[in-house]
Amino acid sequence: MIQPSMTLRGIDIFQELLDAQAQAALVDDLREVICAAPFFAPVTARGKAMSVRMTSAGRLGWVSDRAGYRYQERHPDGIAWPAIPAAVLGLWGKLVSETRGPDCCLINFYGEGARMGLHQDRDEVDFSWPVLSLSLGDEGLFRVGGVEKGGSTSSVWLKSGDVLRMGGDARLAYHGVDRIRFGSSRLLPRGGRINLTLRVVG
Ligand SMILES: O=C(O)CCC(=O)C(=O)O
Ligand SMILES: [Mn+2]
Repeated sequence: MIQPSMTLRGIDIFQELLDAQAQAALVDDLREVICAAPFFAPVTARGKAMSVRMTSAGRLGWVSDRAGYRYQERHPDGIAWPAIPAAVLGLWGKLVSETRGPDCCLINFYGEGARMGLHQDRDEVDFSWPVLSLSLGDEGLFRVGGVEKGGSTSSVWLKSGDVLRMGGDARLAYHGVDRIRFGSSRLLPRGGRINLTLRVVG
C-alpha cells in the first residue's frame, strides 16, 4: 500500500503521485471524455451560477440545476456518460479498492477566478467508501473543516498530480476550494485547474 505524504484533518494526501508524463497522458484521456460529454455550467437550485464547469464519466454523473443536486445516468444533453479512463481506475485500484470500482468520476474545471464553497459530499447513498480526488493543472487552495458546519478549518495548496483520499471520519468533512493560482502550471495550454473526484454512489 502506498503511504500518504501527509494527513490533514484525517484526509490522506499523496503529493505529486502522478508525474508529469502521467499527468499529460491523463489530460489526453480527459480530452476524449470532454469531447463526448462536454463541460456544462451548473446552477444551484436557487438559480445561482456555480463558477466551475463540470461533466462526469462513469455509470452516474453528478448534476446540479434548478431541480437540485443529484446523480443521474445521463449528461444534461441526454447522452450516456463516457467510461472512466483506465488510468484513473488504476489509481482507485491502488488507493481504495481493487474489487469495488467507483460509480462516478466528477470532472470540475476551474478557470480564472473559479472557486468552490465549503460543502460536504453527501449525495451518495453509501458513505463507507472514500472519495478520491485528483488535481491537475493550476494550484488550488483546498480548505477542510470538520463534519459539522462552522468551526475551524485548515488549508493546503494542491498541486498538479496531487491525490486526496477522504475516507473514514473525513468522508463527510466540509471542504472547498477558495481560489486557484491561475497560470501557475503549464499542463493545460490555456491554464486552469481540473479536479476529478471518484465516488461510490451505492
Ligand atoms: O476541486 C477540488 O479539489 C474539490 C472538488 C469537490 O469538492 C467536489 O467536486 O465535490
Ligand atoms: Mn466535494
